[in-house]
Amino acid sequence: MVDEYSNYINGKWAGANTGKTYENINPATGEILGLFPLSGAAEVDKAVDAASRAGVKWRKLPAPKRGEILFKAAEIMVQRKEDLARRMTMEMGKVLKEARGDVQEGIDMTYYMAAEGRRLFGNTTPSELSNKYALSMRVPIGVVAAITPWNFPFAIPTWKIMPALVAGNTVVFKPSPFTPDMAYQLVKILEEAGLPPGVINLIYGEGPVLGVPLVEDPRVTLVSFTGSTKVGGEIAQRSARLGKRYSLEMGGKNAIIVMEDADLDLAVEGIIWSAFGTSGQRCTAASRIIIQRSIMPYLTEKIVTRAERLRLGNGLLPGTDVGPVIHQEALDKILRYIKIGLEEGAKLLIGGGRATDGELSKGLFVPPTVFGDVTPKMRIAQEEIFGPVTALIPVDSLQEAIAVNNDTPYGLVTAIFTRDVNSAFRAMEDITTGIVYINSGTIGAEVHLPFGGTRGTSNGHREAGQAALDVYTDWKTVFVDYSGRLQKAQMTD
Ligand code: UN1
Repeated sequence: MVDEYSNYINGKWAGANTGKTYENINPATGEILGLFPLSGAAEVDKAVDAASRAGVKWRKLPAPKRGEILFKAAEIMVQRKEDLARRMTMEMGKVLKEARGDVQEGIDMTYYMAAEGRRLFGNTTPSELSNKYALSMRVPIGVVAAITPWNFPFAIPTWKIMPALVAGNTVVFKPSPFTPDMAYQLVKILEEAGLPPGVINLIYGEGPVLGVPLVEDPRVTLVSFTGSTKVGGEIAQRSARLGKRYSLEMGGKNAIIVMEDADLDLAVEGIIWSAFGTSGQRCTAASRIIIQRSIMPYLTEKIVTRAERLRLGNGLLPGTDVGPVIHQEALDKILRYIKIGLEEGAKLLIGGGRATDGELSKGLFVPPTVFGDVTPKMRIAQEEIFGPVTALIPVDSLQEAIAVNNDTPYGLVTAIFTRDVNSAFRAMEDITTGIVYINSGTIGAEVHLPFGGTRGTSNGHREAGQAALDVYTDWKTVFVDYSGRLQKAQMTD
């Protein structure tokens, strides 16, 4: 018997009016894990209504009290970490140790934002006039639509929901249809932690069916989205027309630069982890490796040897290094790009194709794939593939490496391996992505620092860190005049 799950609207679990459901499938085995509602515009309306009504009280609850509820939620997450991780591996495929990391990132964010309840600081400053007081304070902005992806199905929802809640907003949460169980677990935890009805509402269903009415609803003040550049662009256009706020995290085409003076073994570790972790399905994945020409033969051999040894399989099994990709569409896209790479004249060094040996045939597996002889303008060096595919690009100098790195439509992460302190600082200054790592891979962002990118990666907003609070609050500036007379600013006489 397969379990059937419900939406969560105004504190109640209930199916959708449409009466329709869909299957949540394990991408490693094809097994059906649960049935989830396929909601429609009616559920969007109910969820937004509940959120906007609940906001009246929630915003009045002192922020430290809101933070205490988040703190309780974090405590429950800690107790359930292993169960959450196993469920995550089953529904989206990443290997268990990475699933634990995803849950841990959610725990970190929840504790961090819980504590922000006592730190929603504003500023006080002298007024330019006497007997007048000036201050600024953060205020909630209203109803937040959180539209989240499947690749970090626990962490990314917390990046949006926790700062939104602690700041006094209410939320309509529309998770990816491919990771509905993680959304269920998260909302259940918030319910158990004592979040009042209507403060978070969860609706399941397909992107366009729910996304359009959600974005267009005038009661939704902010749309926070992580996902594809295409959908992000559509959200931006609709939101801009309606004059509403939107915060977008989209693609990446991240690079690791390796200089000839680097610790090459360390660089190889970083490359393997960043290119093939989560089967390359991270917006932070390293899909370009920019290598100084003198070390290209040595590094290529090392990378290929290491990639060859990675074991594909079900992420729940010990010894698996690389899990499946999420769905058929993703698999087709990855295979299409492998074909494009070959047509462009890149050299396939390892991988390519779909892996179908034994048990692998039940799931959607692509072996770690490495292309050599890649030039910076090839499509495989410019476009996001979102799979275990990486491209080796030779360069002659640091300057050229940085220029190649900066020249893509995206700007999320760059890593550089070098032992030369001058090169490290030069890179830190001249790289134009939102995140830079020196002597580490491209993955490993921490929740108390801003996360996001330049160019087509985002719309200039950042998630996580203090920067997240700027997205989920408005500034209110207050002047208190206690002079007893009408003082006029800027008037000289
Ligand atoms: C993402 O890929 O969408 O730095 C987020 C990292 C993780 C977050 C990735 N902490 O790779």
